Amino acid sequence: SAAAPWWTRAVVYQVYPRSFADSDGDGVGDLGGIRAKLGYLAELGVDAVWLSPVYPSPQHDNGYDIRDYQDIDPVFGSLAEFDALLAEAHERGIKIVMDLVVNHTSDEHDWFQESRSSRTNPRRDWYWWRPAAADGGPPNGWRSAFSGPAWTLDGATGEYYLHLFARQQPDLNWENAEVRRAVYAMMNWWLDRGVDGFRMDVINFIAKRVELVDGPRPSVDGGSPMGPQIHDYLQEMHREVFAGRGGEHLTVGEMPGVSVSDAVLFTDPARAEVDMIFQFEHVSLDQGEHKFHALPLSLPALKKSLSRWQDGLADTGWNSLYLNNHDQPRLVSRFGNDSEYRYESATLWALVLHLHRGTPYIYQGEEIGMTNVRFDSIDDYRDIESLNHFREAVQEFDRSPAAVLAGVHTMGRDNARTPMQWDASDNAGFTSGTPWIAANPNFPGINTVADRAGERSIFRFYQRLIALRHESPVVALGAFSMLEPEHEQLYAFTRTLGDETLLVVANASDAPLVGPLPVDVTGGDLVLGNYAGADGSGLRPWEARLYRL
Ligand code: TEU
Repeated sequence: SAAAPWWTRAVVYQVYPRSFADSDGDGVGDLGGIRAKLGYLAELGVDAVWLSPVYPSPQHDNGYDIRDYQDIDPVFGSLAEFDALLAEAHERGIKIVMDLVVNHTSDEHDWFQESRSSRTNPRRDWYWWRPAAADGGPPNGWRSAFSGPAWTLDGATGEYYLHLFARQQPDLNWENAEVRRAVYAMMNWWLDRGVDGFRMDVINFIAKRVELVDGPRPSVDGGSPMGPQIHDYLQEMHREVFAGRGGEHLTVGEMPGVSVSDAVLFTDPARAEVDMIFQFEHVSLDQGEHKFHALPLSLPALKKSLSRWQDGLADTGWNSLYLNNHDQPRLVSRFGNDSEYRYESATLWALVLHLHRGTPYIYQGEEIGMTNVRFDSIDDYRDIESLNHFREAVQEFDRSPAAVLAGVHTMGRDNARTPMQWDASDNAGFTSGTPWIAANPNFPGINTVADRAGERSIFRFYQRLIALRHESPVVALGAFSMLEPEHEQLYAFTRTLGDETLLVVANASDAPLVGPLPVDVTGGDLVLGNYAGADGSGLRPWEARLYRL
């Protein structure tokens, strides 16, 4: 087949700039901080960095509410500094992928200011405006992902506008070709500047099922807002932005709620839509009626979900691989044992994930086993999603503050947003000022210096995995086959390319896996393992091994 694209053997590192490194002491991470850490990222060996948004924003949703798409927010730096970061990253062979947030803008964006100014403004139809329902309430029953209705009444013109997220994040109307043209022009401006691609925020929501928007009040969940025209929009975007630029840019679409069969259509190269997507099935298995309602996770259910996506995109399309990001709790706390077996379980999930077929994404701090945080008070939290949920649950549904706080502890997004833990100095070496959110109190023992001082370094384990993907085509392209899907402890699978077969065996539990392994490893060469030496037949708690058979 044609030479596989670079991103099939690449590893992408997600930087959440606000919490990564602060170079000017204002307590918020910035571009200067990222520039200072490029050596660290180069040492890890990653091929690309995805930056969460650094554009001008009132920061209601930490930059996912954009006021100006073609500038840098002063809190992060300037366009000149961005150009310097881009050049320095490229010198080190690291690509820079920007976050494209075009399902919605900030309510302070000029486009929305014009749109809301009058019913006859030329930009009125750039957003979703609707008259009140007969009872004066919102046009339909859609709910915001950040609690409350997805409609807000705007006094200036007496109509409601749609916002799937915060009321400060009005949804753009992609039915309007002028909106699409303006977005494509902005995207071309960034590609002309030299950026290497985009992570596209909730990009499947840009196509709304218009009949749902104008229909009767649907059931509370309203079903996915995604309409079929999404494929037309993404193919048009590809034609207007990426075609003719040499095909080297990375596009990854964040798509809550899509299925494997949707993903085949989105990532089939022949359809020229996106290269890969972030799907949410495996990070929803342990959530009940809402994300803060944590349920026990079944390993067989996780294995079934991930192997369904491996099988579904085996012949056409491509998977992204992630277990955490800036919206999810820390993987070692959610999927591992972040106390007695932090090193073992962090490295087990790293090996398991990176040996799947797809492009792995490392979220800042995952490479040193950073854990969830448990602040004593809701006042220590910053995330609009958690704060709105807490207020609604306690004030409107009369839930006990302690019970609601427990849900924020387990599933809240701030678990991923406490400052990156560089060293044991004040504020984990993140800032010389007061951090915008407190550092996790466990930073003295969990930081990039402490991790690499020890024999058992999670960082060095990730380095080995990244190098393996760069060296071995079987890691990037080998066919995936799950073994023992029903086993409650064992996560085992093979990867095969030509006459080369790799085998992963992992004991994803606190209990030893005794007795002969249900898969035959005799004759296999141990390529990588997270315990020193092998002791006989079974697997120790959270022990993971990679064999070449
Ligand atoms: O998140 C999309 C999304 O679905 C979020 O609701 C996320 O899945 C949820 O918080 C997980 O519990 C994207 C961005 O990643 C997120 O940071 C933004 O807040 C959101 O879109 C709006 O831009």
